[in-house]
Amino acid sequence: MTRLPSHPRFVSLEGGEGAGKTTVLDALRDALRRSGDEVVCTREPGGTPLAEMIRDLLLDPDHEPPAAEAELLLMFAARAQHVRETIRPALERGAWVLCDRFTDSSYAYQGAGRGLDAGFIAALERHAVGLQPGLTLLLDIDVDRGRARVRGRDPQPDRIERERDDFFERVRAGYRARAAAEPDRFRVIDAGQAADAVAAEAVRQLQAWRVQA
Ligand code: Z5A
Repeated sequence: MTRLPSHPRFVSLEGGEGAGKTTVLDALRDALRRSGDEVVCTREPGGTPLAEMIRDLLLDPDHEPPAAEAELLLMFAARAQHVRETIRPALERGAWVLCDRFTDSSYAYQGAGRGLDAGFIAALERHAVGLQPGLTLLLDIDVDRGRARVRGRDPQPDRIERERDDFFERVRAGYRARAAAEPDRFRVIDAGQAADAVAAEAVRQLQAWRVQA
């Protein structure tokens, strides 16, 4: 399989529910800004006005539930727009891009979770995205612990958060398999630790990457 082009300043954060991506993203942004770099923080699905509208269609439990294939295609419609309008322009002007979820989420949720064919996802990735992060931090956490964190925070779960535990177990296994298959790009962080420890480990990994990249 041909590897897609990657960019060293493009960093994605991945993980299951309640892994702490949002918390870690703030710490990474602060660390890079202290070094004087421009940093763009963004998320998926979302990151442009159109992609945020697609996010609402995807996550609002009051909308008609999409078929698995429709869910995947909407994720990629949002991603194509996001790459074109936000990510590539930021990388081209020399900024770091910190992205809360990217294409690995589609492999984990729609591929491993919903059982869609990885070859189909790879074709969409090649034709509609054409770009990979240089570094992906996978925040790995036990499904029960992650879900308990989110339940504590959010009394109104979104449509995907309403899935059953076995779905999230498949998602976690999908992520771990991807990380094992691409050790040069992925760093796996134990997200079951205290928030400060997770953030410190993520910043350490980013700084090490920055020196080498
Ligand atoms: N999705 C998809 O299916 N396919 C795709 O291609 C893409 C996405 C791109 C996005 O919703 C959903 O879309 C997501 C995958 C799917 N669905 N799910 N489930 P989202 O962005 O709203 O959901 P999320 O990414 O899962 O966000 P999250 O649940 O908020 O997780 P998080 O950002 O990793 O966690 P957090 O907000 O930083 O922390 C969660 C809570 O835990 C919060 O109260 C923190 O204070 C607490 N926390 C964080 N870290 C710790 C530690 N270390 N200890 C204790 N407590 C902690």
